[in-house]
Amino acid sequence: MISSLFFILSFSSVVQAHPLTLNFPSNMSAASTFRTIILGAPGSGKGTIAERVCKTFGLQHIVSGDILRKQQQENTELGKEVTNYISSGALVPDELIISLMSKEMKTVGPKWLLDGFPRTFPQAEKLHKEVGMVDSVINLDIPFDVIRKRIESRYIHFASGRTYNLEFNPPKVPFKDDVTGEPITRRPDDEPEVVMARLKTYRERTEPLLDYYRKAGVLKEFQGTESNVIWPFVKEYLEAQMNSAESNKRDKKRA
Ligand code: G5P
Ligand code: MG
Repeated sequence: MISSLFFILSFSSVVQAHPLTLNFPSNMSAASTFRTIILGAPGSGKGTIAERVCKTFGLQHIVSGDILRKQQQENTELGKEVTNYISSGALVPDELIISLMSKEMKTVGPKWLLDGFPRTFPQAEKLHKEVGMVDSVINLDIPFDVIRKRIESRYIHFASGRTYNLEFNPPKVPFKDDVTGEPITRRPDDEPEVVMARLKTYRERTEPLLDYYRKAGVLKEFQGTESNVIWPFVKEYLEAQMNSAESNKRDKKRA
């Protein structure tokens, strides 16, 4: 049974905290709370954009895929259990991902970004039952043929989740992680036939969530083919969102 504090807790080893003041844009005040989700197909650049968001705005980056891969790497029972799902391009069962994340959680700060979760209606409903509706949901809408090409040259450092791309952001030393110098490798689920299955799963199970968030009035969509082009628009949007969240809070205090 998941405690009612489920989502107020954090994900110990996979939450990447960033100093709250780091790179904060000068024209905005730091919102004291901000909760956001990044959605998008596999390979759409969620991790790439999320990393920039978290660094710029001081959010904690919570990555469901990294949580699962860590379990696999440590060869835990749960890690073994999820391997078949991940390697076939399916989603792991809702109950399993919720229980797995609950084990990884500690207290999370008031400002965070969820990357890869929720991915189904039951996951979204569970999340919002616990924390209420989030402040914003960013969706990356990238053509599937662009995604398939990107994923062909993706390499990752499994232990940290650091992601490279031989063309877009290559490591400083070929096939070595920039921080540890350890080898970087391909994700087993990045093989072309698994990528096709993941894209199909996304269409069927996760894309319908867009309507859910659209109706809730929190969805902001970004279309394009290059993360470097999309990023300034995401940044501008979040600055405005955080400023308005903060001034709403000030107005409430004054009233
Ligand atoms: P993950 O780990 O959440 P996906 O499938 O959602 O995996 P993925 O593959 O991590 O998403 P991304 O984060 O959207 O992709 O994209 P990215 O890594 O930033 O970018 C992809 C590549 O393109 C990188 O090499 C990057 O450098 C490069 N790139 C970025 N921008 C550009 C650009 O502009 N140009 C170029 N040329 N390259 C660029 O989930 C994995 C599995 O875990 C399970 C499922 O089985 C899932 O399949 N899972 C869950 N199951 C159930 N419920 C959940 N909530 C689950 N979460 C995970
Ligand atoms: Mg990712």
